Amino acid sequence: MASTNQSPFYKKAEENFLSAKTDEERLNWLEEMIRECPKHKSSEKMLANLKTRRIKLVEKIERIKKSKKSSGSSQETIKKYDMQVALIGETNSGKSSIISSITNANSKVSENQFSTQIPIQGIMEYSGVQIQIIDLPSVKNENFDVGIANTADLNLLVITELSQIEEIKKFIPKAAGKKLIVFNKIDQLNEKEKRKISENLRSKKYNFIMISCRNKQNVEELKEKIFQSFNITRVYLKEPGKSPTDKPLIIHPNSTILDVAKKISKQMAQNIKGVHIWGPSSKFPNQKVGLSHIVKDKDIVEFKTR
Ligand SMILES: Nc1nc2c(ncn2[C@@H]2O[C@H](COP(=O)(O)OP(=O)(O)OP(=O)(O)O)[C@@H](O)[C@H]2O)c(=O)[nH]1
Ligand SMILES: [Mg+2]
Repeated sequence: MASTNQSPFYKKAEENFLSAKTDEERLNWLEEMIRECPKHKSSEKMLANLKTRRIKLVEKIERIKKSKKSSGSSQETIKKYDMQVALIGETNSGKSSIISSITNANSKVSENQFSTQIPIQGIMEYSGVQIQIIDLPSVKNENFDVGIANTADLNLLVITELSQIEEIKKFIPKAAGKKLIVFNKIDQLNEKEKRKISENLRSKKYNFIMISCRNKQNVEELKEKIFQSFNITRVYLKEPGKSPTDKPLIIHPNSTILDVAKKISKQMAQNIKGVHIWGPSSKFPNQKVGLSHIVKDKDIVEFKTR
């Protein structure tokens, strides 16, 4: 593009245009060039040329946007954690309210329909592990991301009426992970209504929980249920004569006392003199066990070393 007789503003815009890294930036500087291009006879051709380039660039940007959308997933922008949970449901069921209550994320909550337009991610820190929670646009939103629902380890089906379960399932026929029904807004129900719903869900053998984001009822229990669905074993270590640590050691299910010791350190594993346990895997508190004893979630383990 000949720019010898152009204003310094035009030249600056052209420089920026040439060094721009994205098409959006290019479009921005191209528009600046069009504004700065003199509007007299001698530069008519040049102006027309710039405008044609702008039309082509806009078309290109639109084309890329469309193809990104039709690939149907934002997995490229949201990187999957080892433990991923997705919130699935109809508009207004309270998905964004839930992610805002159980994670550090701040997802827009509104009484209007279809407030969430892109997947929002939050991290739930619980018992020393990080679980990724994703708030998805509602199943009937054109931006609903079935890709995330399909690969999540756990899908929370957030409902406010029983009939919504079957409705939601139609949108996620290929979801591979576990499912947990989260019946929200129970602050709006009386005791009899709540009992009826819980009996219904139990009779259908659903894994479910009934909560209220409004008055925080069962929100802690929801966190625990999410955590437990990952089949993680927490072991609280204890030194003789002291109380157990607050932060558990996280290990695989069916681990032995020796696995626990090795996780602490190799050296420690070689110097064990005696082991005592309290909690779910013990027959009685302070039971003496051997190295092949299998621990259970929430056990307390005390090692005596040489
Ligand atoms: N009474 C009551 N209202 C709730 C509760 N949880 C959420 N709400 C309200 O329900 C409305 C919808 O909540 P959202 O969290 O935005 O719902 P959503 O499922 O994210 O909706 P979309 O993003 O449109 O799919 C808001 O007005 C919330 O304040 C609850 O436990 N009880
Ligand atoms: Mg929402």
